[in-house]
Amino acid sequence: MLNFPVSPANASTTGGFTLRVRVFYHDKCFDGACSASLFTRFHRECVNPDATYEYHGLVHRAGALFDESEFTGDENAIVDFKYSASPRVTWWFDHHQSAFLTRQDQDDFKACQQDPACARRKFFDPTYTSCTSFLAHIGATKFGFNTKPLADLIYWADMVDGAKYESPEAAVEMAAPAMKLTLIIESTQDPKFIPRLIPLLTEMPLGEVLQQPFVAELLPPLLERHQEAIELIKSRSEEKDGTIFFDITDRQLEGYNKFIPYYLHPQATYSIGLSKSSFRTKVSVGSNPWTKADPEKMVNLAQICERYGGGGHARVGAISFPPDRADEARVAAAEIVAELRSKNPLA
Ligand SMILES: [Mn+2]
Repeated sequence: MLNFPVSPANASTTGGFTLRVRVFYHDKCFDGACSASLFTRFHRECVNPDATYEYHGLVHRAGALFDESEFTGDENAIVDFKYSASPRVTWWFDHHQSAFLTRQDQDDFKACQQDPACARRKFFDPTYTSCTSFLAHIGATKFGFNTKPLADLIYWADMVDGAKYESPEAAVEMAAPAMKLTLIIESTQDPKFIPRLIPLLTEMPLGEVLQQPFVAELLPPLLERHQEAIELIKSRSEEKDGTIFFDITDRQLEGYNKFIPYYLHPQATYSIGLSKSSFRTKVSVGSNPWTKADPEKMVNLAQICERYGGGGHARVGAISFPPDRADEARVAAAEIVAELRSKNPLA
């Protein structure tokens, strides 16, 4: 459990009582951290100027997502994460299509929408690209929150969460401070890091956040690893008939920037990668977000992955095989590569 009151020394008390707000956010996610920060500033400016804030990251996992005993704040807010029907949760903002884990959760939220007091505290809209921009919209339109000073943060939350990068270079070279912060946030193993970072995101420009010594010191080894991944994929990838293939299963690379293949082969439409981690061999099946191909002529990648027990979206999918079935992964990858090369939409 993490307790990081923002400014306990300055928190004035009314009748000896200071409101304790616990903010639960999507962990290791740029939008999750930005949402928690934006919620804090919104709450302080529009709801209670004297509250203290604590931050607690949430991760997707099998089984129960929430530990009821963690909802110990006077107010408990969940941002950029699934719905909880717990009566202790007082605020909720999410934009994920799959926000409700169960039918009961969905019914609970529907009932909440019928109660004006509840409906003013819990908000859901899957049409928003980021939870940060959704929260800003609700704060501005329903509470008079001034989001002007946060325009840059909101812009980058949409850019990162929606992967709306203007080019492979923007996605892979990561020149913008927001991109470097994303790299750090997604790789941190220190449970105290993001709670320390969150308040800063709405207090100073992102470039200044990145210059804080406790942030800046984390960057060089991550950029080095990123550079190694680029070099490795460059030496292993082959583009033919619009499809890239690479096999890096002999190297333990726990995740790499998924836009690297299109950075190296910008003319390609599809990319198939074979990679390995401690617990699986993975076939990644993706498409180039910047392709000039006619979307009508493109193959639904989720359907292909489902044939092998995997899944995903129309434009990106994956199949996981247990470590002892790496041969099957190799066969599946070869079959998919052959199929996609025979259906080159730019041919
Ligand atoms: Mn999000």
